[in-house]
This record gives sequence, C-alpha cells and structure tokens, in this order.
Amino acid sequence: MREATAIAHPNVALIKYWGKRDSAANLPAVGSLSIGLGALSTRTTVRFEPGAAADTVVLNGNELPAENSKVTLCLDMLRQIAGVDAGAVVTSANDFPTGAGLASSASGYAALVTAGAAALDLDLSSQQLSAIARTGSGSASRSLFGGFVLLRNDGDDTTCAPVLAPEEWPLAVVVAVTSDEPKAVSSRYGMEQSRLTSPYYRQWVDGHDADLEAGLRCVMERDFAGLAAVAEHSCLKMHAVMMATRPPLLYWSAATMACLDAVRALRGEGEEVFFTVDAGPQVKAVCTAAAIDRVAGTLQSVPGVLRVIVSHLGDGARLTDDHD
Ligand code: 2P0
Repeated sequence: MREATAIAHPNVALIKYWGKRDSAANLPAVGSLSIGLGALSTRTTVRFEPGAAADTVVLNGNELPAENSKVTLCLDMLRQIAGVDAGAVVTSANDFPTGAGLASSASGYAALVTAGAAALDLDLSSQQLSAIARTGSGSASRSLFGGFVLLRNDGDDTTCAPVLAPEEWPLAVVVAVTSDEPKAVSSRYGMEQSRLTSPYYRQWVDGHDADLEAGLRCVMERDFAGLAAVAEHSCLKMHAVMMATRPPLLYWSAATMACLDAVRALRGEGEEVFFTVDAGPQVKAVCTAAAIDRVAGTLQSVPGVLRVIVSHLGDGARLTDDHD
C-alpha cells in the first residue's frame, strides 16, 4: 500500500439536482447536467496506514470530527474491493471557500475516491469511481469527468458520463462571490426537507426529465440561447422548491439578486451570458469567451460582490505526482 494524491474540480449544474429517491444509497430523484470549474481545485492525499483502526481527515488544515462518516463510507467501499481494513489519513485542501455553495463537496469526494483507489492499487473505471463518490455527495459523481457531464436516472440505475469535452464548447464561468461564510443548511438536509414539505417538490420531479433532455439537446447543438433559457428556468424552479420548503431554504442575499439583475441586463444588451445559483448566495454567470471581460467587470461592480473568479471549463478528477 502507498499514498496517492488527486486533484478534482467542483462543478456547477446547469440542469439542477435537488432531492433523492433513496436517501440511504444517496440516489438522486432527478438527473442533472453540469460543467466543471477548472479554476477551482481540491487536492487530496490518501495514505492507508496498516494498523490504524480509524480514518483521520484533515480539511484545510483542521482535523474533522471522527463522526465524519461519509468519508469513511467512501473509503469503506474501496477497502472492501481491495480486501484491506487499514485506516487512512486523508489530507485535503480547497483553493476556494469551503461549504459556501461552490460545490466543495463535489470536488472533495471526487478527489478522495481517485486518490483512495490509487493508494490501494485498485484499477477502477471512472464510472465505478463516480458511483462510489456519489455516496459521499451526489454532485461529486459528476466531478470524475471533465467538461459537460450528464447524470441520468435510467430505470433503477443512475449513470454519469461526459457529453462534451471542455474544448468542444469552451464556455467560461464567472463566479461572483458574495460571501465566504459556510451555508447554514446543508444540501443533504435541505433536499430531504424539500421532499417532505415543499408543495412544489412533486412538480419539480415530474417536470425534470423534459428540462434535462432540452438542456442536453442545447449542449449537443451548441445552442447558447436555448441553454440559457432552460438553465435559468431549472435554477429558478429549484429555488422555488427551496423557498416553499418548511422551514424555508432561502439561500439568496440582496447581492445575489442584484447579480441576477445584472446578468439579465447584460443579456438584454446582446451578451451571451446566463446565471445559475446553487445552495448558497454565490452567482455563477456562464458565458462565451467573448463576453468574459464585460461579465466579470459588471459583476465585480455589483454592491455586495466580494470578488469574481473567472473559470474555464475543468477536466475530470486525476492523479498527480505533485504533493505541494
Ligand atoms: C446541483 N446541488 O445539482 C445541486 C444544485 C446544490 C444545488 O448537488 O446530499 O452536496 O451530498 O448528494 O451533492 C449539492 O448537493 O448533496 C447539489 P448530497 P450535494 O449541483
């Protein structure tokens, strides 16, 4: 046994995932379509220690409480395949805010399973790693792959696969960071509350396949205007489900709303840009290369925006020899 280090990028869903059909297995109620954020990274080293009874997880320099069981759940699946029972030391760092609606769990679990499998000398496919990462975080299964990624429910199966490489449609994402604070309500808890209490949850699930297919068609045809329309619709519909949850899940701040107005105004002036917002107050503006400078400059000047991050589309999770 040895140690291995992996890098993974967070992703942002254009057609959103919210809700589970099986909480225990962490199976999503709906599919999703995402793009990877190449400018943001998680770097994770996994070292299995013969004789160690438990896993130790250090995230951004702080040791996590031992009951952080989702990491152990993923590692247990790898240990079972490898036939070993050694505990692991996991050291992970993000170069962006953690737990603040920037999908740190997606890149985190994708890097974890990639490094963990390599440390155990397992030769698993990206699909197998994606399914293991999904037990840690549903969105993590998408970060195993680069570019545009489709997660789809297919009968009882959930499958995840790349649909376009980054260079096949090199869009960009301008992230307007409006807060560095961790979110108050986790996605996992929030989704379950939405399933149990939101009057719009059933309509969300029932109408979702049509949005997913429309989004996929727009990606395959490089139809920016069509993708903008269905992606903003999916985002706003998900937030309607969240807002109608009891107690309400209101992830937006005044700065979030101001950014949405700014993106819509830019599009009204002919720029190819649309917004999406996840379980946090940050706004991600997806745009063509030609629009990057204007989108970034405009969002930077919106009151309440702390900074903007410009990202190209990211590659999938991968091993690295660089241990810095
Ligand atoms: C998404 N989100 O599609 C949606 C949009 C947030 C809003 O996937 O419970 O951390 O671990 O599967 O993956 C965030 O949820 O939740 C998420 P679990 P996860 O990107």
